[in-house]
Amino acid sequence: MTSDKTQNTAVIVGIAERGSELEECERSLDELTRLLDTAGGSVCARVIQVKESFDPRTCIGSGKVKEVSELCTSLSANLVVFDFELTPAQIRNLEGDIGGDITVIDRSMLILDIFALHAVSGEGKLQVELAQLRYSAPRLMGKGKDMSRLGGGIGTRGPGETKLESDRRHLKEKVVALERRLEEMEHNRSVMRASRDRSGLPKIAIVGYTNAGKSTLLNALTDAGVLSEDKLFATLDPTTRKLELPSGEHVLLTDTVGFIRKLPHHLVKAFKSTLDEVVFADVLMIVSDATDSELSEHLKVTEEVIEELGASGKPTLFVYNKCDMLDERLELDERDSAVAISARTGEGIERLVALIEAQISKFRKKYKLFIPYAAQSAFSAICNTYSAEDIEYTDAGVSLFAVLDERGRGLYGKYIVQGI
Ligand SMILES: Nc1nc2c(ncn2[C@@H]2O[C@H](COP(=O)(O)OP(=O)(O)OP(=O)(O)O)[C@@H](O)[C@H]2O)c(=O)[nH]1
Ligand SMILES: [Mg+2]
Repeated sequence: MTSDKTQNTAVIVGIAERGSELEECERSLDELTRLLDTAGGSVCARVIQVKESFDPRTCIGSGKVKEVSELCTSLSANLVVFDFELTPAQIRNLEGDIGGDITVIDRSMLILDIFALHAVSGEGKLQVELAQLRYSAPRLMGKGKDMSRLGGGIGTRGPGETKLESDRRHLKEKVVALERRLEEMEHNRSVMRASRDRSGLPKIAIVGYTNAGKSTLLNALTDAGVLSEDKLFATLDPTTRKLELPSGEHVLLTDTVGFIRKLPHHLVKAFKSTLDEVVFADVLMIVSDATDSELSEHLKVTEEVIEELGASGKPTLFVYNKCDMLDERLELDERDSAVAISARTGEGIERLVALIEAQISKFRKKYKLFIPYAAQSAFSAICNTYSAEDIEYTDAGVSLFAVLDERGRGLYGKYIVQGI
């Protein structure tokens, strides 16, 4: 199918404001190449514009537009992907200036396209569709351009594919309807979360840069059977599994969608309900690919997104993965709750589990409680949720020992006689 092949051949364009940013721009374009590969496309040429001033009409100068246009013709490309966000008007201007049957998309549209390919759950699909309607659709409309013309190629796929043929007003109505359905789903998710909360089990969110090995780690720890792939954004829907610690205690581990640099705010917001798993976690486990030359940049991006979500300041474990691929031992600061592991070979997993246990024990403590008979329901609730021992019935009420977490302390703090 030659037409499909042509459809997926792209010229990619990066921008560096100053010469000193060239290296970073190249690395970002390397990543864009991987993103395109994940979406089923290939890169035939890359163009970098180094510029001092910004041209709001096309972002890049007319000379560069001509260069891109010529490359598209000579290399039979029909897709141009810009490594930065473009407005609908800029896309129209660029498509007009480049000419031919070229489709221009930006990095966010490409990421959304991959999300569309990888979304599994109803909620995930809905979130992608909504994000596409809000972001990609206005950029693909105008000049008679619609999704059908693009033939379902990169930047155009997704649950909303056929709907994107509608006009703006129709689009708006669709957005409102989707928002409502998503609200219902978010409500269901919060009910589910509340029921998990009632279990009183500590929640750990596995977060980190895309392809760091988060899903592989969840599988290694819990036999979760989550898809792990050498692809960017293999995981879109969060999966939660229970892990039994050597002490017999349980924790809930949730695998989440990976982060990436230049992840626009609106994309983070679009996946709010799945990312809430991070917001409501008790502990964060930041997984990094220790073999990646951009390890520190990836960590920085991860921490930035966590902050953007309002989830910073939580107890955090730093997990350096894929150390089976390292020639040398990783120098880690032990005080930082950091551990080098290989989710593939199992190396270091024991130490990671010990770190999880140590972290959990910090906010789980044994207390002596006294509950008057009048508060009988609190007594039953504690017995159901927390292991109670040394129960003694006295004239006025029940005295007992129980290991309480933060939530338990909040609920039953008034019955605490002493902490141990
Ligand atoms: N050598 C080696 N490869 C690993 C290790 N852990 C994961 N991988 C590989 O890294 C790739 C990405 O792993 P995933 O578990 O899918 O990564 P992820 O962080 O869940 O990625 P996204 O869901 O896409 O954000 C896969 O090809 C894994 O087989 C490891 O410890 N060593
Ligand atoms: Mg994953």
